[in-house]
Amino acid sequence: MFEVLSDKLNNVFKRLGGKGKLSEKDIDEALREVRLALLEADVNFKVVKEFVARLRERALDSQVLESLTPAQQIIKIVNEELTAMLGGTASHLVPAGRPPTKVMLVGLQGSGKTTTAAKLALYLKNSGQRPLLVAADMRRPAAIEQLSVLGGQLGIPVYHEEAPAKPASVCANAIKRAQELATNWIIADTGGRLHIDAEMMGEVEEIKAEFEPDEVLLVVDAMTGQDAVRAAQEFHSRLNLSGLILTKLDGDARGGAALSIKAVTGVPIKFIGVGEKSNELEPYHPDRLASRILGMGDMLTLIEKAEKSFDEERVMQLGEKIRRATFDLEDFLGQLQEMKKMGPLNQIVDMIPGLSSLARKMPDAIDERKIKKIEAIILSMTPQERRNPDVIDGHRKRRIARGSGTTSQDVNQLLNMFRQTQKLMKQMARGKGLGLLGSMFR
Ligand SMILES: Nc1nc2c(ncn2[C@@H]2O[C@H](COP(=O)(O)OP(=O)(O)OP(=O)(O)O)[C@@H](O)[C@H]2O)c(=O)[nH]1
Ligand SMILES: [Mg+2]
Repeated sequence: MFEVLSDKLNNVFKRLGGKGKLSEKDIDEALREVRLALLEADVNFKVVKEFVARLRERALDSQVLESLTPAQQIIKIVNEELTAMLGGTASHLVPAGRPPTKVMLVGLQGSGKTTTAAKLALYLKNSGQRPLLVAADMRRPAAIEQLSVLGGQLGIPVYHEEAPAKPASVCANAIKRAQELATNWIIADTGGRLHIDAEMMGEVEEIKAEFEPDEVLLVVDAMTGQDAVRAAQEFHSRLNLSGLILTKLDGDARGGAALSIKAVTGVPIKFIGVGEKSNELEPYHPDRLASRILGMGDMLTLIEKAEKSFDEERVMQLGEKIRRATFDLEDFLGQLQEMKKMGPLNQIVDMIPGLSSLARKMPDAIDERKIKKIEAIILSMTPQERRNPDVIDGHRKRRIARGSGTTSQDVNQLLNMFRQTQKLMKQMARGKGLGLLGSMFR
């Protein structure tokens, strides 16, 4: 559902990543684009405003701007703030102290209540619970039938009564049935209306009063945009909701409204529906959705990996060497070894926005076997040769090649690559760099 938003945000990051050192102006430009992307995706404007303000404050922190990888730091901040906006931590159903736990689903017509009731029951059943479904939508004649069929398919008991029974008393009676059947969850499906009206609210309030649910969950169609947010506010003010279930997140609508629904209403999202089938319900994890939107589950793992394996002090020393342009083969080798600690190089490069294009420019450096070769060659050099490769003449080249099981041509190639890197390092020192990683692949 969030592909367009996802693409736009990724483009912003790619541009940032291509810049290396970032100025306040770069950040403001990027934030403007982030803001636009969110507004176009239909995220509530107030939520966007606050979100961008928080991002700006954190991004302009000198530690971010002066770090070796400012763009990556900013992506990390966006991810954290997006996760916070989406609700922060996961919120689960809370079982009652004394079973059965009573769950009541409410929502507008067609939002997916009946489908979700069945999905939720199946989810609970699969987690080893014993649910009972209750058909408390007495308004639509086919509603009871719809739930009974679903329950039958899933092997989950469904409690229902004939019209003109009142929904509130059906739910109350269902509690007795649950005790008879020794089920420990009751999930009540209620009737929806096209719009919120007094009659509908009266009915659900009455059910709530008699059924005394432990959880009142609003089922929200994520495709309905800001209307969904308004409906959620209204329902919450009348029923004091304990959670939201967003349905139809598999659709291709913009969906941004759904992203702001927690921020606007303060009600946590507990599940998301991602398809019509009964098993297409997932517990909601804000952090996972954020990474999914940013298209960078891998990215974050990588940043963490890089943070762990790059020895901060060594990086500082390298920075100093680069500035003084004394970067030698010894350092080159050190860099290769740092990179190796992080895992297969092609994967790493692919995971970093902005670097995959660089990787293509210098495919030689990414080949693992080639790296082993380079290592062997450098290790066959004397310390003097590593510090000052200019002394390596034809005679020395042959010796190094013999020692490393390579050819003079290989040694030549390495020296050329090193010189290119050295040149880049010098450019980087003049502020055109992409960070250490980037320099490896240019
Ligand atoms: N693609 C998709 N479709 C869904 C999802 N959840 C529900 N639907 C579909 O939405 C339609 C309405 O679902 P229902 O469960 O009948 O909705 P309801 O809220 O019970 O509707 P009323 O009882 O009439 O108020 C059905 O066609 C469902 O298959 C979902 O997560 N993804
Ligand atoms: Mg229904």
